[in-house]
Amino acid sequence: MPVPSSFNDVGQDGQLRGFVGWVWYERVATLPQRWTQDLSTRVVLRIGSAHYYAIVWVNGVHVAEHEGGHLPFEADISKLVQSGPLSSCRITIAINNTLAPHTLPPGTILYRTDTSMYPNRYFVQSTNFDFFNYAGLHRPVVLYTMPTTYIDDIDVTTSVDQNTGLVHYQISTQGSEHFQLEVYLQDEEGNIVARGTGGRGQLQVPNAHLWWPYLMHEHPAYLYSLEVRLTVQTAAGSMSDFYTLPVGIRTVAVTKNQFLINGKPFYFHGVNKHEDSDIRGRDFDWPLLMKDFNLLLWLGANAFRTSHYPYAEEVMQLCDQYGIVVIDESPGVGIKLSQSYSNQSLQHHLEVMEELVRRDKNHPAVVMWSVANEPTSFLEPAGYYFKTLIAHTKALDPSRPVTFVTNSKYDTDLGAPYVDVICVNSYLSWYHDYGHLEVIQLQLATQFENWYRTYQKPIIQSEYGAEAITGLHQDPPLMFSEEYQKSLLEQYHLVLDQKCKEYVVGELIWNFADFMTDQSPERVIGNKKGIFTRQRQPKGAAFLLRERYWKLANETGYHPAAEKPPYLVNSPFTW
Ligand code: GCB
Repeated sequence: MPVPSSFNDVGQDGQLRGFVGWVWYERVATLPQRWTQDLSTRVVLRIGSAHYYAIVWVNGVHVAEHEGGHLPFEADISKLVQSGPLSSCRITIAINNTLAPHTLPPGTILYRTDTSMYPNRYFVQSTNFDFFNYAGLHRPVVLYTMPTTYIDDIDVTTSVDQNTGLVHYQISTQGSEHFQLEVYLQDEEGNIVARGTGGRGQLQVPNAHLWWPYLMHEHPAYLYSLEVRLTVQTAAGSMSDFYTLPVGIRTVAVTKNQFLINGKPFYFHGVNKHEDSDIRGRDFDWPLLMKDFNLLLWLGANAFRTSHYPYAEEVMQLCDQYGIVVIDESPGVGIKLSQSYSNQSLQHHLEVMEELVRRDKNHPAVVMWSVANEPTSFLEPAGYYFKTLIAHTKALDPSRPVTFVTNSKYDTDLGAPYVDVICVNSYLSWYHDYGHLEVIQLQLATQFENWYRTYQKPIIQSEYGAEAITGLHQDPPLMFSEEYQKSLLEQYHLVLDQKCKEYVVGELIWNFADFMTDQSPERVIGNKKGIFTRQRQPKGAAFLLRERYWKLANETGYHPAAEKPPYLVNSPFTW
């Protein structure tokens, strides 16, 4: 099985495609002698994402367990590989994709016990979310080294005082108490613009270049580089660990009707995505990622939400580099059953937020955390659940607003009081009043007015859309045709154009591209609400949105080349 990849769509075996249970990966790696002989080297095994539950052994010794796909974990394997004459190490990873009421996302195993209808011990995995539960080693598995005294974590937040950028840093180290830390901040030309020493401090950058979103400034996404050097004296001499972190100086704030970046109103015009493609499933893939970024820039999108789980770290790095603003979502999707509000579920959800914030906190592109998508937030336990979860996330990161995405009613939602921005999904003239595009304007205006009157918080239309089978045409528009998808979006836009002058601060189309789902009578080989096909070819709606997003960029921000959007021909990752 290739790594990274989902195991589901690679083979010709229908049973493997829908398999639920344990799968095993194993591989032998030969390590350089320096890694195994030099005891001042720390050898680490890092797994980018294993969906869902993983147990890891090295040379038959249990080294790690991890619950939840989408986030990395690692194990220090130095002792194992440095204790004998062997320079090889056998890495074994067992992964179980079963989803239960306490997992994130939750799921249920349904046992079919009627033997007149099902074979013995027959069961199916049921879920309450609308994407295929791809599984396997979705991101790279790597071995890497560092000195035994090392930089364990860096925490950077930024603020601005007039023209001076302030970079607050905190560095945690492991391995020894006796070390020195030096910190440099370099600009894009490689000039050192500030220096510091010690584990925490504040760097001042006079006349700082701020990190601006794509299309909001003539030089968006300015990144400084924080260089951190740890030096330690040992009996064997001096040892050092060195880490480089891109830093964007920017501020984020929310008022009762605005979302501010660097003090200026920011309007999210973008998409919801999935990590999803033919054959590879949910794997991390550079060509696909670069294609998606080219399409985002072409579209004039300035933002996306990582619906409905954290995306690969490389995605977040590209967002930093191109100024694509991110609402970073946890895998809290499909929280529908009351068992999924148990203490066990909450405890796990809190831990997932810790892992997510620890991984993504330093990305300037990330401007808001989303702890969940469309939970049954009207159920009684939801109030305590979201109050606790949001408070915990804010404690982990006081610098960013927190939300969850709702499709509950404004007057019954028990989680909404705790969010900073109301993110609301609606599928007017799709899941109800189907075919009746004429009701959208009234219903959407009412939706916005109700939420704003109740909460006085900025609102994002975090999902809206319609399915279109590419190439299917009907005029007058009928459902599933490209014309219906476009017409439905146009009706939404008429209301958004009004409400964005008041308190609506964003619109994110569902979805960037068609994607795979479970089989059901409602889905024709997946969800077809993409404005691009799964192969990333545009439907009519993509051109409509492109025109709209560039117009919005003109009205709300700055862009120098509306006619000639830049493409990533010179990406730092292409050769
Ligand atoms: C939603 C969900 C999303 C679905 C979408 C749909 O509300 O958040 O995961 O795919 O609707 O197309 O039904």
